[in-house]
Amino acid sequence: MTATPRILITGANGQIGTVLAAALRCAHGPEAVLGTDIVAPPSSVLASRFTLLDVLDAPRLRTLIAQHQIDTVYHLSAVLSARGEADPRRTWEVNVTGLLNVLEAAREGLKVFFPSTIAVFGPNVPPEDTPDDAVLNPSTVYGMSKASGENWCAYYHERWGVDVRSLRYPGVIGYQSQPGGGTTDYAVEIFHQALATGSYQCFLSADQRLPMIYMDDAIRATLEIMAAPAARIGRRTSYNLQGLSFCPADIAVAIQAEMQRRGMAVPEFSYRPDFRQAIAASWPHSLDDSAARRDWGWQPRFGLRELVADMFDHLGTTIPCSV
Ligand code: AKB
Repeated sequence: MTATPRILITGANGQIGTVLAAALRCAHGPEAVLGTDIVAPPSSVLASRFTLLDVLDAPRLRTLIAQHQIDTVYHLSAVLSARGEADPRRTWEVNVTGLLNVLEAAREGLKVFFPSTIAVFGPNVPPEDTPDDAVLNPSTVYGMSKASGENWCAYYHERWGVDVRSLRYPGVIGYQSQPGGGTTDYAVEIFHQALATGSYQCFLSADQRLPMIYMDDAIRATLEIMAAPAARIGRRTSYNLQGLSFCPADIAVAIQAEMQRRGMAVPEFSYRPDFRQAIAASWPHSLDDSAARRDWGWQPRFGLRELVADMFDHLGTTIPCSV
């Protein structure tokens, strides 16, 4: 029997952190998981183990790791692509120095998960089925920080044997939490606005196709890569992770069809691209994630129809224990 891990999550109140924390608590018990973030969580999760932590405060991070006998860190704190452009130096500091603080602490023998992103790619890569090893020419400071972070992960693994594992998340869509500061956020906002107001104005072009993933798949991928035997992790920078690809017009049509099927008023959608369109246009349309499939058995489950139906099945409910 394997021992229960002692887990610390940074950025535990974020879009992915909220759901990952719940999934890890379901898997290992509430006592096994310490959520941390720079701001206090909503009252619904206050009952869980949580403490404030700024990832730039390395001494406090080390104290928490020692106090709670942490052996695994899911380092989710980051400033995302759109928000990151407002303050590039701060974005670099949070995203790179924050990671270095975690990796330094991990030299004592911690296992680490580091989320990377499709934003590590720039406009010079083949946009369809972009390979893992395509050249990294990111267009945002967020992408630059994550590309650098991937290399730091590989460096700490090579030099000090740190067991760090990483996924390049595409845009993540889920009913459980709200995204913040990203370019792919439209794909969650569109559901909430369609339900609340019957319309949504998208900040990307109707035909801007991007790689995306349903939250359930993203969480399962994260748990699967962390559970895989170390010998199966052939990439210590990061793995491409593809769920599905669609453009705003595709998801708009799928939402309209689903709402009509449910006897709801059909929402109206319009498009008014802003600065985030240029960011999105610099990213791939789809990723080649064959290395993840080959090395540790990655297989997405949600296509667009299943994703949209599941969103409408769940919107307004609390986080389930089944991911
Ligand atoms: C963003 O839009 O910045 C993120 C991402 C793709 O990493 N969702």
